[in-house]
Amino acid sequence: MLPNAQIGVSNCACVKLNFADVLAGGRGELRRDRSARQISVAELLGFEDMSVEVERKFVCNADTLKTLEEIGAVCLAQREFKDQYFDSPTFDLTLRDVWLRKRKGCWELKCPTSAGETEEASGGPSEAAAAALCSRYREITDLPDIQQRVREELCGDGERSASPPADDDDDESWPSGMNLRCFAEFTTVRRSFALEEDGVQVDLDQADFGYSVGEIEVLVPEGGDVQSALEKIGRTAQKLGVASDQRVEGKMNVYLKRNHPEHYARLLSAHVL
Ligand code: V4E
Repeated sequence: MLPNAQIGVSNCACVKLNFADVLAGGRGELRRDRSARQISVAELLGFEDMSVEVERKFVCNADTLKTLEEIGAVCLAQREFKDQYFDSPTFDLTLRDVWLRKRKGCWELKCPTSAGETEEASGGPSEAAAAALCSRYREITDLPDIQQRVREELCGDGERSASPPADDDDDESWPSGMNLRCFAEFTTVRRSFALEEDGVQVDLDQADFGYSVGEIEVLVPEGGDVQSALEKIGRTAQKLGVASDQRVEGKMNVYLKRNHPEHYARLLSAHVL
């Protein structure tokens, strides 16, 4: 296992399809959003503003691409994006496991799911162990919703403010108006694969600070079946041969450990990472 190894691209039969092509049977019926940015799976499935991302990270190595090919994965796209993550000087967001980022010019918020949102049917010990390796985050992409949620988190008491600050509509300056600063910035090259298993996507990420990680991901719409998503992820991990019982570090863990050890230590103590 070589977590920091470069993932070779030479044997990747990466056709420049995206989910729109696949869902439209390859007829190239592309949907574009207002900014013509990369179309996300959530957008294509029609639940972009209200989805729960269930995902499991895995260590990828030189064999991962070969295995993906063998199990019939279709390479959807390779793309590059820069992430900028924001927090207050006292880490009020990330200490609550709330992750505000700007990716490809769009604001995104990943935050814990609310009670009951990801209730899962009880299984045996092995199902519980597999479920513990998966993270579940609500993803919010609507800017007013993001701003509202951030305000609530910074208030600390869940209070909803009646009227937003005047500069909330300014796409660039609203974070500084809330005393939020960029604490992490890195670029990722991501290759995305669709699997036969319905709705399962595998991403292979290579970050510019020398860390590679894989993710098996299923997006569940509001009120959707999280248990089924966990089962799909478990089956995919088995097929890929990555079903170890170890949690694998995400890009942010490694980035913070290397660049901001104090912030990292605070998050470890708070059991966020
Ligand atoms: C939620 C979170 C962070 C935000 C970044 O999330 P991550 O899924 O690691 O990044 P990425 O680029 O793959 O996002 P995607 O494109 O899939 O939306 S940074 C740290 N966390 C918390 C966290 C956690 N506690 N455990 C695991 C396994 N991952 C993330």
